[in-house]
Parts: sequence; structure tokens; C-alpha cells
Amino acid sequence: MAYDYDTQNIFAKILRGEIPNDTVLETEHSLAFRDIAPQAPVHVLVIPKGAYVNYDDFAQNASDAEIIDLTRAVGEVCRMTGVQPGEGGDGWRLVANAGEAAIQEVPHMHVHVLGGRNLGRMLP
Ligand code: DGP
Repeated sequence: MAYDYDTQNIFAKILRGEIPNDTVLETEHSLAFRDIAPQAPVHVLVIPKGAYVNYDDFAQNASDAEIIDLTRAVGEVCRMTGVQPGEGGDGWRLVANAGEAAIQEVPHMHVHVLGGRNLGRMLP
């Protein structure tokens, strides 16, 4: 499926440096920064620098290098923010919303990294 990417979305503006962000990690192909409305003590968004609308767009159209980079960046964020179990943390949850049903607010692929509190059960 071909996706239309809106170059005026907020994360595109962050990537262009038009809007400030609280960066946690920057790699060759990815940027991780704190969510503006945190739902947990650790709430970081990890995004590819490339123009992808959602996870499916990214998985289908990003290069192997971009996918590996983002996957490793997510792991690095879990370790850096102290939520990695076995490394002093209590654990984390990854969330990637797509589309209306999931109430995806920003149409640029992003993974939420949540942790630092008991996150409860997400699935029954
Ligand atoms: P989603 O519903 O999965 O599209 O979540 C988008 C998230 O982006 C939401 O948790 C709030 C966050 N967000 C929206 N605007 C900004 C912004 O300007 N800066 C930062 N850091 N986060 C933002």
C-alpha cells in the first residue's frame, strides 16, 4: 500500500528543527525524544528520520539499515532511561498506533516507550 506523507506533521517539524524537543537519543536514522504529554514517568517516542506514516509504511518501505537502526534505538532507549528489566528497571511497554481506531494523532511512524510505573494489563 502507498501512503501519503504529510510533510507538515509535528514530528516532521521536529526533525527539521522547527519545533524544539527533549532528545534522549539520536542515531543515523532515528530520533528519540520525550513525549510532550507523558503517560508514565518514562514516555519516549522513537521515530525514523525518514518520511513514513506508520509502522506498516516503515516495515514495507524503509531500508534494512533504517529498520535495524530504529529497532536498536528502541532497545537503547529502554536501557538509557532505566526501565530495562535485569538492569535495575521494572520493565517497559512498546506501543505503535496506526489510524483512526487506534487514535493515531501524529501521522509519522513512532514507537512509544512507556515505563517507570506499573503499567497494568493492556490485554484482558
Ligand atoms: P499517537 O496517538 O500514537 O499518534 O501519539 C502521538 C504522541 O505525540 C502523543 O503521545 C503526544 C505526542 N506529541 C504530540 N505533539 C508533540 C510535540 O510537539 N512534541 C512532543 N515531544 N510530543 C508530541
